[in-house]
Amino acid sequence: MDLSSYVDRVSRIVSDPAVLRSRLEEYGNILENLLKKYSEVVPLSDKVTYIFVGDLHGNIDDLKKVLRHFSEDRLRSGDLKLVFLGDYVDRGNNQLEVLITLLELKVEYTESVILLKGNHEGVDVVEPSPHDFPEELISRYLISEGLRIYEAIVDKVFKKLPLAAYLRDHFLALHGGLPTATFRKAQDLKSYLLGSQFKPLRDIIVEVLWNDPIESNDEAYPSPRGAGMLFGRPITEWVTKTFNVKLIVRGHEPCARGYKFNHGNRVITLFSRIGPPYYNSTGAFLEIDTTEENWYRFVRSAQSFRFIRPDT
Ligand SMILES: [Mn+2]
Repeated sequence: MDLSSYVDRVSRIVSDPAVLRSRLEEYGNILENLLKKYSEVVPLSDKVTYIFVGDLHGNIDDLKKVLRHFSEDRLRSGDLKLVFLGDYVDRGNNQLEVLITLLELKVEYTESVILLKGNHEGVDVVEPSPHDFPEELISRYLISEGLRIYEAIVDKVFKKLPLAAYLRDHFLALHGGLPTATFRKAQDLKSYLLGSQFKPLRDIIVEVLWNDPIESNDEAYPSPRGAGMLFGRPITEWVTKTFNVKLIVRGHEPCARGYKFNHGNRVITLFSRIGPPYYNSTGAFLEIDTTEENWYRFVRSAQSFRFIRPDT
């Protein structure tokens, strides 16, 4: 069976707030254990095919189009892993369905489905705007139950999603971008992305969730978003060299074909949903087969992208 069947299972959960609340407890336990085990930077293994999915923002039809490509058997066998780059909620018509589908997949395939935190899940760090997810819950469950469920989601899920995933010699995946504040200062990847492994610094987490690349030889500019920074080419060059990766995979920015390259093909942006309020006519997701020695060449030549179109 292909993975899109998970989408149909969630209506049973979201139609009953008591069922939903008990599922949220379970997601919270699983995510908390993983956070204890791996911390904020999830280590990945090679000899695996990775699928990277960019922003979904509540578009359940497009999530279904992604999941249709993959079978449960393949996910179970461990040779396929799905990495979602964050921004599951806000803006779309089925924000809760998107989130719960992904979490149900996470429960079933805990080590093979990786859900990173987007800035729209980093509500306790900086509140994004628009943030219409609480209103979606209130209109569905009425005010007191809606707010109760919202608080449970923030507490049990959003706060426990990791910030990045890393495979040495291959890639680093995160939602927004590369921090500029710890550039050239950090000794290891965790302190680069978190400030300190033991005491994460809020400003650096904001950068991971909010930054965008800019084609510049300068290191950093303030971001027009009002949170985070724009990171230039020197940052990408230092990170890829220092932490031994070929590619930075991120979401966060809509792009016309669903993907774009920056910094000489070293930074890939993925945006995996189509439809308002965004203008992109195509969404894209990325497949990297790490058993293939030349995977980076396929990415550069755009052969590794898969597309989401209105008619597919
Ligand atoms: Mn974003």
